[in-house]
Order: sequence, then C-alpha cells, then structure tokens
Amino acid sequence: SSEDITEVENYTNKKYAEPNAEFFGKAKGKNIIKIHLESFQSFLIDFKLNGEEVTPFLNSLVHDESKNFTYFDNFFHQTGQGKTADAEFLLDNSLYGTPQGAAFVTKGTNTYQSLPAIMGQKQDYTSAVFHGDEGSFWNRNQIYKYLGVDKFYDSSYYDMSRENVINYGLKDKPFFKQSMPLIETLDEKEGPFYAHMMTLTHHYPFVLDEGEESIEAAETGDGTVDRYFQTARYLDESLKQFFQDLKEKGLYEDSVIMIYGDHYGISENHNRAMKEVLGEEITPLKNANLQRVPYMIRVPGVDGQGINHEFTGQVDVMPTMLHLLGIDAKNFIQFGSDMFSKEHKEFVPFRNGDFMTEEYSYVKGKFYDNSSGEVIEEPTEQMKERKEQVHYELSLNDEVLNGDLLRFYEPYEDWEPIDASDYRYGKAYD
Ligand code: GP9
Ligand code: MN
Repeated sequence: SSEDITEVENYTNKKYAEPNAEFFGKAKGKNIIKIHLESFQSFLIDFKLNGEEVTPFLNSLVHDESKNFTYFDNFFHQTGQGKTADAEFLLDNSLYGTPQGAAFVTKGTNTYQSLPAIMGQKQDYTSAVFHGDEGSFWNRNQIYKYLGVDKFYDSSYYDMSRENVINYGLKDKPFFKQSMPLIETLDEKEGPFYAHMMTLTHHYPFVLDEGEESIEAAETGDGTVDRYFQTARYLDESLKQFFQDLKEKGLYEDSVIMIYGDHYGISENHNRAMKEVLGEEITPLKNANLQRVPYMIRVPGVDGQGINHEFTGQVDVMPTMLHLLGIDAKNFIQFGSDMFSKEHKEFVPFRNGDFMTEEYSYVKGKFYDNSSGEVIEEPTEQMKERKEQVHYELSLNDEVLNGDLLRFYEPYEDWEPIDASDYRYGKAYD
C-alpha cells in the first residue's frame, strides 16, 4: 500500500547522498556507452600470469592518466541467483534482485522507475541494449519493456554463423564489430543515446575456439580456473578493438564510457586452484573480498581520479549516473547513493545479508577485521547496528518488489509511468 512505500521512502531518503558539484551535470546531453564485462573479477586487473599481464588494455585504462578514467577498486557485485540479470537490474534501478530466483523473471511486469525511462523522459535519450544471445534469455525481451528500454538488439540482429558463436552466443570480437553500424544508427537519431553493450565470451566454462587464445592457460589442473585467464584476455582484446572503432567513428571523445563487471566467474568450488593462482588460502573472508568487480568511468571534460578507493557496489551506479546527468537522485526510491558524493556511506550489502566496509566485514555469520583477517569475537554496537541495517535495507527492497510498491510512488510531478505496450522489439519495428 502507499503506507508501505512511505516507510521505504523514509529509509532511502536517509541514505541519499548529495551530489558532488565537481561531477553534477557533467554528462548531460552526452552519449553514454556502458560496457558489461561478463564474469570479470577485479583480481584480474594488474594480475600477471607467467609474468605477463592478463588484461593489458583494461590495465591501461586504470593506470594511464591521459585516458581520464576513474577506477573504483573497492566496488562489489551484489547479485544473487539472477547473476547477469541481477547485475543489469541493480545498475538500472538501484534495487537489489530477489533473495531467490531472478527479479528479471519473477518481477518482470512490475512498475519501475528505471534509468533508461528517466533519461528518455527528462533528456530525450534513446536507450538500447546490445547482446548476442536470444532475446528471451533472462526474460529480457519482456522486462526491458517495463524498464523503458527503447531498442533491444538481440541475436537476431547479428550474424550468428558458426564461426562467430561459442558457448552462450556471439563471440565478443564479432559482437563489438557488428554492433558498430547499429550504434551509428542510434547516433543518427535526435537526442543522445544510452547504449548498453553486453559481452558474453568470458562466461563459464570459459572456452575459446582453437587459435583464438593469445595467452597460455594457467596450470593448476582445474580447467575452469586455467581457461579463465584466456577468455579474460580475449575480452580485453575485444575492448581494445571496440575503443579503436569508436575513435575512428568519432564516437569516443565526447561519450561517457562506463565499464562494469557483473559477478564472479570463479565460484568457491575452485578454491584449491585459486589458492595456487593467488598464492593464498581462500578463506570465507578472502572469498568475500574476491567479489570485487571492476567499475570504471570516463566523463569527457572531467579529470579522471585514477584509482578511487571508496567502498561501493552495483546499487550505487544509478544515483551516480543521475547526478552526472544533472538529475537529483533525491526523489527516487533507491537503495544506493552517488559514489562521487562526499556523503556516500561506506558499507556494501551483499544479497545474502553479508556486507563489506572499509575496516571490517560481515561474512557467513562472523565479523572480521579487514587488516588482520581475524574474527572479531566481540563486535561493537555500531557493527551490530550496521548488520541490522543491512538486513532492514534488504527486507525493504523485497517489500518493494513483492508488493510492486512503485505503483504507489511518483518520483516527480510530470513523471509518466512506463507503459510496456509502448515498446516493441525486432527488425519489423525498426
Ligand atoms: C546470457 C548471459 C549469461 O544471455 O547474460 O548470463 P549469466 O549466466 O551470467 O547469468
Ligand atoms: Mn553473467
């Protein structure tokens, strides 16, 4: 009911963080290109296998100041069973997925006040998702209509010949190549675009066709872990090529480029091999630390910060984007807050109720001191309160989703509720 949404609103209002004037409105009117790194964990950044960098291109974005990226090295995924779909959901709604299953599927017809719709209504953006898999996977071709995504370029738009496809779908290199003309079509439309590029090759079980690997596999004897580095390099090379193509088409300089990892690629079933690769025991705390995924962003005309150490998560991306666009996040129901804000709160909930902070972590029922790695036998009141808060935040989130509570909420006066029937996907409607 509307009373329930008031309780949620009271909470999200308190979590809201004021924009940072240095960034507010700096992305307004610019094209936004958002790149999804499938199964990419942050430990790959700067990682050397046999003395060689695994992802030299991404590393260059992190370290080359002239490239003007800001890299958040304490950014965590917050996904649950919905994996990729949860990451998409978190980034465009600042809501967590459901504790079980995938909100994309089970909450696929709820009312949302999501980023693509807001950008469309307020600033005339055309939003589009690019993905070389069938449109029905994760219920995308339905829920995107409820999120106000204007265009969905699924596998029917790509040349899915055998040599172009592996594992779940289109390989990343042909994916980015073939996406270029589609992006150019978007660029011809009036108003800026918000393009979401979803990669796929660096996905379990991390396979490439013969001759497509540029580095040797690791040698732990655990094939999943061993191949993980090779597909990561393949993804890295595909990005390098994509950036070059964007530059050639004149689409790089004035576009916001944002890159994020969706979730882990290596599960706890591979702790033995991971210990070998990282040279340390994979304890529950270490595993929680391994849930870092990359987040990097470049906003034309704004100096990159290099490496930003703030503790942040996927739920924080939408309010960050709103502020970059010059839209105050204040009146929206959002569980995250602006990552560039000086008021951003440094705790990152995981979907299972665990959470990370700068000094300590709560993992599988225990508090840990981050610097010593030791269990904190007597947590402080403040720590216990934080744990309760995380629990409360997640329960409010679930109320929003289960009660479809955004039906009862109007973020601003002339907000037009998203009407799914306004959206149609497929070449027939282009
Ligand atoms: C499939 C792709 C994979 O289209 O997004 O999803 P995941 O298995 O990572 O959730
Ligand atoms: Mn995924």
